Amino acid sequence: MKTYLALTATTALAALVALPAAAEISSRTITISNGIAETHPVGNGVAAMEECLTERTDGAWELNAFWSSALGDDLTATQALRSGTQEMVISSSSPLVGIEPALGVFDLPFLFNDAAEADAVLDGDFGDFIAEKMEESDLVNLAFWENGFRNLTNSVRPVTSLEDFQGMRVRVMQNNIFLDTFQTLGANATPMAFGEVFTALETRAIDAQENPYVTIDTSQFYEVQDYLSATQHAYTPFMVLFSKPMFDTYSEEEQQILRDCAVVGRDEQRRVSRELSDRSLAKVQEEGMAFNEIDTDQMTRIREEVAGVYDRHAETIGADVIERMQAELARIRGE
Ligand code: KDG
Repeated sequence: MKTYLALTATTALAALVALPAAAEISSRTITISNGIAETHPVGNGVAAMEECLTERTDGAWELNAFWSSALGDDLTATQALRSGTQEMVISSSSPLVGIEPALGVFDLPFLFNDAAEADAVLDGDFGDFIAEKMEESDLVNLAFWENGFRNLTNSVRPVTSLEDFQGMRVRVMQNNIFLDTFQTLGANATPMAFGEVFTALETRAIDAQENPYVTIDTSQFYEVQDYLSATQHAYTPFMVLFSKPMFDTYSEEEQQILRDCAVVGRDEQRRVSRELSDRSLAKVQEEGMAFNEIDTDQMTRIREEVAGVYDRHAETIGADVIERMQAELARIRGE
């Protein structure tokens, strides 16, 4: 009898040891929310990330996506991650500066010259530095995706010079750096959650807003805005955030799957965002928007007018953070 029991125990132990790695992967439904419409390139990124998760977990995980602020605005949804009541959110960095002030560095006007610089900073040591800071606020940044270079739309006039901003009622993200930038340009800036912008434009409660071409297109702002001016005044990243209280309950293998698949989603989302940008610009003009670029002399005046924003917000962002960013940009630019 003892021999039989010993054999049984040994067999059971052998079976346990031989369990496939899948034993480290539990069945899960992951909730993810965003303020953008699903037709935005973020939708392509989420689809690519979901396909990766399905493959890597052999179908054990399901991604439950909510769009157009259905689970609250960026800040509300992000707070739900911190309290461990929601797994994921994809949010611009700008509305989150109240949680992590260093994120304000991305809101400094004309910081990046092009998307290649933004990718190099976000996917390199500086991005890792920011991710470490986010963990202090119970948030895991799995990857940076692309919101993009921001341009001004309005229903009053084409903006072709510094003077054209005067008195324009511009909605900005809930962020003091954007507020300061547009007030410095002479506009009457109003902070507002993204989900409220379309109606505010439609009712003429505000004259203007600023976003990348793909957002202007997929949020159908062309229905309530007449003019689009290529200000390219800031590049906003999206953060793919995961609740750290929940992340810490995942196995190391599961955590790595999340990180790997967020990067798969990133590459697809950036690809579609950049491919769609020119098409979105053409689309909004076909829908009746009058598009204008701004000549070099006027862009120089606009840049010079807002240069003081950097110093005014250095203490809030962290002078060390700005210096680290500027050193990274100098390295990338070969300066
Ligand atoms: O959730 C989407 C928002 O983070 C994004 O649209 C932010 O660009 C943005 C804006 O203007 O609010």
